[in-house]
Amino acid sequence: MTRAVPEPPFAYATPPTTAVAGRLLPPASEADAMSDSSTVGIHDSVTDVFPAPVFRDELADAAPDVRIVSDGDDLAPCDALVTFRYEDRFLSADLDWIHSIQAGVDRFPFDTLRERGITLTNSTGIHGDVVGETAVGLMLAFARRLHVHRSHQERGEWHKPAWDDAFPLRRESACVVGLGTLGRGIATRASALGMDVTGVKRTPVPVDGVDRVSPPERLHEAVADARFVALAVPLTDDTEGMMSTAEFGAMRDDAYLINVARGPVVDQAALVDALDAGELAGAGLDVFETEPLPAESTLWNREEVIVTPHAAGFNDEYYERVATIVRENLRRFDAGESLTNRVV
Ligand code: NDP
Ligand code: 7N6
Repeated sequence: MTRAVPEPPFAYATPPTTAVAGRLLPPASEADAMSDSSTVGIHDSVTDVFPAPVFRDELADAAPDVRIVSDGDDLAPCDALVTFRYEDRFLSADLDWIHSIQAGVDRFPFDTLRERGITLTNSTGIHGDVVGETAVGLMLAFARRLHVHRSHQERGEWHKPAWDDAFPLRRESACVVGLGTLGRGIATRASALGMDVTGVKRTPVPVDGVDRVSPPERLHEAVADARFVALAVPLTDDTEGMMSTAEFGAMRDDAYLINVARGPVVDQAALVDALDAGELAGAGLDVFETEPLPAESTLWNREEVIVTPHAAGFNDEYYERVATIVRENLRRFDAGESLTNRVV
């Protein structure tokens, strides 16, 4: 079945950012490096998210040569590479352009890519609806106790909740830290359920559906009243460990942390300590300091922690959404225009 995938700017969320890290877009002369005879490689690591052959077929009309490249394959014929994983060998493969099928490109060495003249683009702009649904789904699970009922079901047990365990989301508040594609996707859905939504971003401009936007310097104040704190920032030097002992201390004791950003944004040991001390009610975690989450982690076996396997963005349209960005950027390269979603 072929679905109609909107052309950028995406209808799923906010338009993709064009300079994620504040970098300049390329002059037209740089963009001439690729042409309509470009060879596009699809690194088979994309298979972690969708089948590489399905993606190749989706892109087949966008360039004359679209090929899957596997671990042993030479990258030399490729002008551009679409990938999930980062590998050091990409740096010496004479690539003009790498496209990450993730929004988060924290694994890529920005400075070295810049030195080598390799453009990096990402996939921000495509996850607002699905990650928004997952984050708000986690809030609903905690409020309606769905995770507890499912655990009882697995044991064939019939237990009603205590009279005051479950609560309606309508009267609750959420603070969304990071108000880009993901954050707005979370905020609009939380707001639609009647929640009071506040948020945090470095440039605290008004955001639709968000009652109050604070800068990161006021993070403690921003999270203090929220029943749910949802993290949706990129992993950077500034955001690494931004939620730690002091921040958990600033949160309500009956608050839940939702992390759909990156594991290291949270100091995981401090989170476990805060849960043990009853300083937080629970956590819904899609991302972790180490992935997969190690079997010995104490996060696996806590009733008030819901673990999802970095799956918040998964959906059966993922390959089409990425293909729409890549196709648009191939067109821009050919036309000598600036690329969308450019990071380096
Ligand atoms: P965007 O670039 O659209 O949004 C990032 C937001 O974070 C912006 O609002 C930005 O606003 C804000 N921000 C950046 N730095 C800070 C800071 N130091 N303090 C507070 N706010 C900050 O990215 P996306 O929403 O597409 O993705 C965000 C991240 O989520 C990705 O980088 C990735 O790591 C993760 N992700 C996880 C997924 C999953 O499957 N779990 C799926 C997709 C993304 P401002 O510039 O004003 O600060
Ligand atoms: C695969 C994860 C991102 O940064 O990590 C997410 O985009 C995507 C669905």
